[in-house]
Amino acid sequence: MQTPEKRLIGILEQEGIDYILGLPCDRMKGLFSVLAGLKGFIPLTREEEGVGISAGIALGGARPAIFLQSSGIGNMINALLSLTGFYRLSLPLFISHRGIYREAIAAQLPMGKALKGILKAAGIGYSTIGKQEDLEKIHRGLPRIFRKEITHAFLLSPRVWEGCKEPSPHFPSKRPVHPGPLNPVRKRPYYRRFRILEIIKDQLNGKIVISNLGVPSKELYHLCHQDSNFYMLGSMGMATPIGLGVSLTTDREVIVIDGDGSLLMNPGTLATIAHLSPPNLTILAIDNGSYGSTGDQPTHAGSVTDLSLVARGFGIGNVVKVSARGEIRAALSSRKKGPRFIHIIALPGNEPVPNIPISHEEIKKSFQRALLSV
Ligand SMILES: Cc1ncc(C[n+]2csc(CCOP(=O)(O)OP(=O)(O)O)c2C)c(N)n1
Repeated sequence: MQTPEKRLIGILEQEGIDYILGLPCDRMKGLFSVLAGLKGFIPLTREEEGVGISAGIALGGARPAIFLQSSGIGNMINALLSLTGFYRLSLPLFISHRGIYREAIAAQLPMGKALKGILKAAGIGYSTIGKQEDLEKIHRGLPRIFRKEITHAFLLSPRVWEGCKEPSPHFPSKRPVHPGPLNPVRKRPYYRRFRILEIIKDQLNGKIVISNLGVPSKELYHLCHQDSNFYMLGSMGMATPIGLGVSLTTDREVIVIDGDGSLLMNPGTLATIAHLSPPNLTILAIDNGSYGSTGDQPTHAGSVTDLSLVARGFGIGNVVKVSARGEIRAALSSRKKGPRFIHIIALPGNEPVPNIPISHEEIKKSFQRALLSV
């Protein structure tokens, strides 16, 4: 029997979609491993960027489609209205509708619940794809989107992908560790994120730590929970901005554990950091060249983009690139004044740790207590 992933891609091919753009969701990782092998696939750094690229594709007479998670709609809405809708450019959206079916992450609920209301308020029509048989609705709906030059969203329940064997990933989990010709200054990675956190856990002790969403927070909780850790549970791209905000309110050292995918979603924050120049702020960018939490899909940091140069270019003076144990520890214990950007080149891969057992209210309360207590 055909998998739902293959069926959906077959429909897109039949309807003449030329480019598939996307930013992954954990609940569509099987689909993303198939998409990654397609010629017209464009991996995005931010969902909003996909709206602009799609507008250009449609202006050029070709057909785009974007795959995203419901949270990503929050990043796109202005461009969807003032660009795609305003100029009447056709755009089908395929949204992994989180928070409605067997949801383990509470932070997915607010956007998941608001999604239909947001689309309605924006005048964007939607069809719900609740189970595999509903995929035929896409077949019937796509021609109308291009005929009428409208935006339309297909809301895909995580249930659609359930019960099927996941296709094996197109991208090798063990990617070449040596730098490619496009990014010759990428260092050789030695460790996965979990091992790096293990290496530095004593150096985080007693510090204010802001941790990136998804598996990084779970790994940190598992290895070295303390009240002064703030675990993000959603809001991708906000770790470094949160750390910046906190650093303005305290003299204590603030360490952000961020990821390459999240930094690429919101790199402009590095310019704001350079502008404000908080001396107590350190960004630990664990660059595993992938969206680890959603299945290790490659990011551009693993191939063409050097985040050290990005940080320098945005005006941060104190930047180091490290990957070996001694280098990582020395960078973190150096007495140099911040803001510091410690770029750790890492291997892709996650430790299978359980979800964080404390609630978001508890995370906030104990973090504030720890932050304000000294
Ligand atoms: C706006 C938005 N888009 C997509 C996601 C799905 N998502 C959650 S974590 C993540 C990957 C984060 O990658 P990175 O920052 O590199 O950290 P890593 O897990 O690799 O350490 C993605 C794509 C999301 N939560 N929010």
